Amino acid sequence: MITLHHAHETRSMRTLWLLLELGLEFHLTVYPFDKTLRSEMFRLLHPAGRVPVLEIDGEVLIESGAICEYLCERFPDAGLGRMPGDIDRADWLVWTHFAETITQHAAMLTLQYEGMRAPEMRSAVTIDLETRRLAKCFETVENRLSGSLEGRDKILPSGFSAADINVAQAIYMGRYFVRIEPYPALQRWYEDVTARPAFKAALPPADARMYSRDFYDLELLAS
Ligand SMILES: N[C@@H](CCC(=O)N[C@@H](CS)C(=O)NCC(=O)O)C(=O)O
Repeated sequence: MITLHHAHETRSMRTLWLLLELGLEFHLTVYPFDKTLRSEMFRLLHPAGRVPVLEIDGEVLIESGAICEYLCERFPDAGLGRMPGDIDRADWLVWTHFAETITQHAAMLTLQYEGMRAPEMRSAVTIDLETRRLAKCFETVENRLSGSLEGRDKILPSGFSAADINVAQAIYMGRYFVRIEPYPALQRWYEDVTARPAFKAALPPADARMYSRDFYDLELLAS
């Protein structure tokens, strides 16, 4: 039995997309992005109150990157990982985890725009810096995809993998703050991988309850 603890439009969307691509049966528990993540019950799963959390094989796993590695190794036949010895192994690890570098800037910008209710609480310096650092991450993905002579249609030469899932989900979050149009190879690849049925199935339903502004109560965030 596999259970994913998920909140819409967060990093747990990566795990949801991956589980769907793997074609596994699993139970999905969706949490509102609010003080529920600070409840005693949720803290039993994740003491710091974060998503994703994955229950599998009698273990409780946290950290989207670790969960991705675990799932790809546990279900290798789907071909979404690149195992030790594979020529693309190093790049698979690098790009799978580069998603976190992208996401840290999107998370900081979400906090600035959503969390700082009064505009005077916001930091123009932080917003400017984080936006530029996020754009630099988009440029890094653009260079990866346009870097070889003939260009690449996936992150790895050997084809679609969980690295595409992780990076595309990070771009999905980041594109609220930095447009993808100035990055043609990135845009082409992003549109291609997000056309996959599993990505669409990982999107929030139209009537989903999204980020709650209450979540960004600063005392709650720090608790
Ligand atoms: N590095 C962790 C980060 C997990 C994380 O911070 N998730 C966010 C959602 S994108 C969260 O749960 N935030 C709640 C909070 O900050 O309290 C991972 O990749 O799983």
